[in-house]
Amino acid sequence: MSEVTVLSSLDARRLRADFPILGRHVHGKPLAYLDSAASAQKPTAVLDIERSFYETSYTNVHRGVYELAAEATEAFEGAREKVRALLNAQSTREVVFTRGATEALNLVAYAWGLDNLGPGDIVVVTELEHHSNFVPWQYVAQRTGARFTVIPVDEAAELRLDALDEIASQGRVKAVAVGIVANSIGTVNPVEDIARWAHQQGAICVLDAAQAAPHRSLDVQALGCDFLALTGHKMLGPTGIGALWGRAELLEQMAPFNLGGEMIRSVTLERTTWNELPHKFEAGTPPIAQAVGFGAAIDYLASVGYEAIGCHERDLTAYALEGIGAIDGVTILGPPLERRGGIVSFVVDGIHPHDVAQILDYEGVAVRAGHHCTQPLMERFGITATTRASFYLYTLEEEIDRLVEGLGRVKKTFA
Ligand code: C6P
Repeated sequence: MSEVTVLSSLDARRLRADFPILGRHVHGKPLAYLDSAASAQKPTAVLDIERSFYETSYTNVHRGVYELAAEATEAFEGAREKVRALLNAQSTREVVFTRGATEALNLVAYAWGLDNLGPGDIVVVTELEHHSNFVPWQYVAQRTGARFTVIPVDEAAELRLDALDEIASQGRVKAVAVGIVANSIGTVNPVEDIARWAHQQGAICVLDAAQAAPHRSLDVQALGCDFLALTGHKMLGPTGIGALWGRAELLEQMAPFNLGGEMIRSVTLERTTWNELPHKFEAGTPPIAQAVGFGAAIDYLASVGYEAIGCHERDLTAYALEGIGAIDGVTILGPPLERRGGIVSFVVDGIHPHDVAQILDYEGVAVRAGHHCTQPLMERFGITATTRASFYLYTLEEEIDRLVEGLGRVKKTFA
């Protein structure tokens, strides 16, 4: 493949030593893990802290008066503080732990949407959205009689902001929910502009940061949004943990989402009152060790540095766009490098993406094939699926070479 110099300010080869799974083989070949957008691999710092937490400090949180309970609660609340600092949120009261981005987005759609939407109101999402930031809004709009609409994309899968005036002319825009980085195609959206527009309409702005938070630093105050959803497993953390950041005054006004233990202040036969933020939204025993692991993942990301991560991924993405783009019969979807995250989605003429991914798997190359939970976007481009390669801080240039070589083999097999 052609000569492109990859200049990285992080040493991915050295970092890989922190990720035990990257040393394994698949079908007799070294694993080339190019599916970090689905879920990231875990460094020993995260694995070790979860194990040592269970071995030394584990019990339920916010309940016991004994030493162990204090230690567990401190570790859990310490993780919340790490999320607060990561997002530059004003207070830990604004950080609600959830099971992931999906639950965070459902929380807002239900707890805010059911009480604030009605006929004549408009809920706006985009054609790029992951189903987690699409279906809850579509459903809650149907439940409340609000209108549900999308910001369309152009041929490069970039948002057509020229459609905003037309959308605003159709009623009262009350909620605008947008992903920062689109998972299936990699588009980086102008979310500050969209947040400003949303507020001009008197709407709330909800950002899905599931594909952004692993790769770039985020400042909720600078972004100007009202809610933001994260998921830990894409950020080197465990599964089953994520967070919703929300502006305190909105969270305070909202009814709870789940009900049960921990989220109450008092319960009588007649009436229940709610706990203070953020506990009002955390019914039941939370994912405690997962939160502690998430905190360790945030520390790990900070130790590498988002700037270095971004720089490394940009170089890899440029390299992949050039290498994959040079293959005859392969079409890459999505925007140019400048407005793209570390994601390259493509279709191979006449070969189903699942077949592409399967043959790549025999070469040890793990990529995702499918609609990536973005069926409306697939429909927009008249396809049902793509093959998607996605990169992270541990990805090597030579793994992209193996992907490109593998695609040559795919074409030969189906010739
Ligand atoms: N995207 C992908 O392969 P959860 O499952 O709750 O951790 O995250 C859901 C989610 C929400 N928003 C975006 C933009 C996402 O990319 C995802 C998860 C994975 O692209 C699995 S479908």
